[in-house]
Parts: sequence; structure tokens; C-alpha cells
Amino acid sequence: MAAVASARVQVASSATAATAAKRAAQLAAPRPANPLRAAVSQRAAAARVVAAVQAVAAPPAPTADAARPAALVNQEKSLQKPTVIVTGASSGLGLNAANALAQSGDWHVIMACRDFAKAEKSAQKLGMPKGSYTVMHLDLASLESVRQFVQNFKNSGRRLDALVANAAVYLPTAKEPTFTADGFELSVGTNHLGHFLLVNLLLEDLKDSPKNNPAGSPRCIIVGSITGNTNTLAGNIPPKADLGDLRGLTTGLDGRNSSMIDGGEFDGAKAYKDSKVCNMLTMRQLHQRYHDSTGVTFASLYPGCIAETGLFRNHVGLFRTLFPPFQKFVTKGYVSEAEAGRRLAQVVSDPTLNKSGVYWSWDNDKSSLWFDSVDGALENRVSEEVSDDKKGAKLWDLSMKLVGLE
Ligand code: LMG
Ligand code: NDP
Ligand code: PMR
Repeated sequence: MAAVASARVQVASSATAATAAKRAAQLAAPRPANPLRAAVSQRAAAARVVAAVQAVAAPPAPTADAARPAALVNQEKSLQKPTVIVTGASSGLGLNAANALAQSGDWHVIMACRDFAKAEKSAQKLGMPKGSYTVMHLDLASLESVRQFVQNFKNSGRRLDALVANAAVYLPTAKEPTFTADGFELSVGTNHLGHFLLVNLLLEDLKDSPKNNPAGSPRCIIVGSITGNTNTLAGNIPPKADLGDLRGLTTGLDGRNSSMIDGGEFDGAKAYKDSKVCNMLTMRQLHQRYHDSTGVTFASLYPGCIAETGLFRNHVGLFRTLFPPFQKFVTKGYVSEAEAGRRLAQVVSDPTLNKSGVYWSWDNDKSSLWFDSVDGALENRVSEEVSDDKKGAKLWDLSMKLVGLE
């Protein structure tokens, strides 16, 4: 909440900035002394202390030491347990995937969460073995927090075998936009831009990972959804995803011109669906740009309709009551949190799902309305917009600027 409140103030105070490019340059530059920023920094510093304590309590992970030869560091890393980072692992899909991976005994899970206490409590509730996970602070609604998380992770000396961009917010009943600490509309800012920076900053670690993990290759998974794909019935329930010509993103998504990627009126449900299109376009861009040169497998997935997760916490009560039975009995698209978690864990860890650039889905039931029946995980088709690689490239360039990487 504080971040949202500070964002509003920040947006107002940055209203004179001439262009989005200028603002991006400001983002890349050292921060001016600003009491709101300082508050964010203090929180992040506190999180760093907690993360450091956790890192010490975790199984052996030698601290990266510039003085030691790289070959030695790499050798030490290859003896560590394979590590997977899961964002938004404090509830729903992320928590259940983290649990499945931790319980397998094959993975050490970094639970990258904004609410440290909630994550720890959730892990304990599911009986995740002590030592099989580390909670580290990450608030995707702040680029500074993303950068600090990456630094904390690197300082931990851990190898990185898989990165799962899972966290998301959905604001279907919001009448007005809210903004991230950097002044981006909250859904696209969190679900897309925060993850975009995170993935880019960790790509090198994935590339350098020792290859001795259960999947056989390093992986980067970005969670997509059926509702962002307009080649499905679910993707045609209004409001439909549509990035248009990305004119809203060009002007910074900060509400001065528009808070929507297509430059239109704010609509929380559409912003979420747009963010899922961005997630899937980003995965395809990563595949095209980096798969061959890094050996990283990039993939997205639709795990099924997990109708009871926290994602719907902001929806109206009637929806939350009717949605699960509707998905169970009418569309047959329903999947439990535990099953969805196993599906995501499969995409992280199953050596047979090694194809890069793919959007995976599962058939729940032969009578399901949303899929032709085949067993197991399978490659699914994405919508015309999600397969538009020119649009993907434009999204990539604009996102690079907005997160201060260019
Ligand atoms: C909009 O509202 C928001 O306004 C917008 O901002 C945005 O957030 C958007 O995409 C997100 O949502 C959502 C919602 C509000 O409006 C609708 O979705 C309109 C459709 C609602 C009409 C429902 C009729 C559908 C009929 C389906 C077939 C059912 C047949 C079985 C009937 C059996 C009766 C016992 O509206 C709500 O929040 C209301 C809740 C809508 C939930 C959708 C599910 C409704 C299905 C009800 C049946 C459930 C019972 C299952 C048992 C079946 C047994 C066979
Ligand atoms: P949940 O709300 O249960 O989980 C979302 C997670 O994201 C939570 O852990 C939440 O943290 C975290 N999160 C939100 N904002 C931030 C932030 N600023 N920084 C860090 N973490 C944050 O929803 P789901 O499990 O359903 O959603 C997980 C993914 O699955 C999303 O990408 C969603 O789009 C996707 N998905 C979901 C479907 C469904 O039917 N539920 C269907 C298809 C895809 P906190 O616990 O602190 O709130
Ligand atoms: Mg949708 C045909 C099957 C199907 C599937 C698989 C989903 C998934 N939905 C389907 C159909 C329908 N939905 C129909 C016929 C309706 C009109 C009654 C409908 C409505 C609906 C609403 C109002 N559905 C929704 C909402 C939401 O608010 C959810 C949403 O769009 O969040 C962005 C949602 C979802 N339906 C799904 C899935 C997976 C969602 C959850 C969100 C997501 O993509 O993560």
C-alpha cells in the first residue's frame, strides 16, 4: 500500500518530465535524495538483512569471492543442489510449485516474495522441509527492489538453474489505476516490467549454471494464461487483451497520457490480460534472442484455471463464490492449486519438456471446452497477437527503456 501511495505522489511530481525516454534515463541514474525513495530503500535494506540471515541459515553456498579463480567457484557451484527462483511463492501457483520442487528433494527453492512472514508461514503450512528453501525479499512493483534482490541473490553465491516468473496482481474492480514505485500502472508494472528487469539481470547466471540439474538445461519460465490468448473462448470474454500499437507504453504507462498499453481508458481486467500477453511475448523474444547463445530453455504455460487462488482477492464476492463451480462443472477448466503447482514444477524440472519457445498447456478432461484431448503437458498454440514477433520486438525495446536497461 505504501508503495502505491508513494507512487501516486511520485507520478504527480514527475508530471513535468518531458518524455518517457528522459524518465528512463533518470531511472538509470543515481537516485536523488527523496524521502519517499528513502523509505523504500530502508525497507529494502531491512529485507537485505533478513535475506542475508536466511542465506546463512541455508545449506552450504559459498560466497562468491572475486579473489578466487572463476574455475574454482564454478566447481564449487556444481556441487551445490540445483537452485530455482520462484517469484510470488507465498500463495497459489507459486507456493504449490515451490512445494512440489522442494519436496522432490532435487531442488533448493528461493521463494522470492514481497511478504516475508507470509511466505515463511505458507511454506511451513505445506510442510516444506527446513533447509529446502530460502525466502528472499522481492517486490516486483519496485525496480530498485528487483535490483536489490538480484544483488542479494548473487551475493549468496548460489548457482541458478531455473527462474520462474510467476507473481501477478489482478485488479478487476479498480475504477482508477494505481502505480508502482516507478510510476507504472500496477498490473503491467508488476506482472511484466518487474519480471522483465529480473529476467534480464539474471540471464547471465542462468547461462553460467552448471548443467547437472534434473531438467538437463537451465530454464526460464514465464507464466502466461489462456485469458491473454484471444484464439480461445476464455480469451474472448470481454475485456479482451489488446496491446494495440503500444502507444501507452511509449509514453511511460504512468497515467499522464494513458495507464494502458494501447493508450485507452484504464480497465483493470484488460490491464491484467495485456500483462499476460507481454509475459508470453517476452518469453518468445527471449527464446529468439538468447536460446542459441545461452543454452537456456525459455517457456511459458497455462496451468489450468486455478479458480480459488489469491488472484481473485479483489474480485466481487459473488464472483469468488460462483467462479470455482462454474469452472469445475461448466467449462471443466478447473484445476486445484496442488495440481497446478505440479504442472509448473514439471515445466521446470522434466527433462522431456526441454523445447524452448513453447507455451505449454494440459488437458483436464476429454470434455473440457478449451482443449483438444491429449494426455500430459503439450505444446499449445498462442493467439495471433502473441505470435506477432514484430510487436514482441517493439515491446522488448520499449520495456528495456522503461526499466533503465537502455
Ligand atoms: C467483469 O465482471 C467486470 O465488470 C470487469 O471489470 C472485468 O473485471 C471482467 O473479465 C473480467 O469481469 C465479471 C462478471 C460480473 O460479469 C460477467 O462475467 C458476465 C457474465 C455473468 C453471467 C453469468 C452467466 C453465465 C452462464 C454460464 C452458464 C451457467 C449455466 C449453469 C447454471 C446453473 C445454475 C445453478 O459478474 C459476476 O461477478 C457474477 C459472477 C459471474 C461468475 C461467472 C460464472 C457464472 C456461472 C454460474 C453458474 C455456476 C454454477 C455451476 C454449476 C453448474 C452445474 C451444471
Ligand atoms: P496468487 O494471488 O495466489 O499468487 C500471486 C503471487 O504473486 C502471490 O505470492 C503474491 O504475493 C505475488 N505478488 C503480487 N504482487 C507482487 C509484487 N509486487 N512483488 C512480489 N510478489 C508479488 O495468484 P495465482 O497463484 O493464481 O497466480 C500466479 C500466476 O498464475 C500468475 O502469473 C497468474 O497470472 C497465473 N495464472 C493464474 C490462473 C488462475 O486461474 N489463478 C490461470 C492462469 C495463469 P502476496 O502473497 O504477498 O500477495
Ligand atoms: Mg473465464 C471456456 C472455458 C473458460 C476457461 C478455461 C476460462 C478460464 N474461462 C472460460 C469461460 C468463461 N469465463 C465464460 C464462458 C465466462 C462468462 C460467464 C467467463 C467469465 C470469466 C470472468 C468474469 N472468466 C474469468 C473471469 C475473470 O475475472 C477471470 C479473468 O479474466 O481474470 C483475468 C476469468 C478466468 N477465466 C478463465 C481463467 C483461467 C480465468 C482467470 C484468470 C487468468 O487468466 O489468470
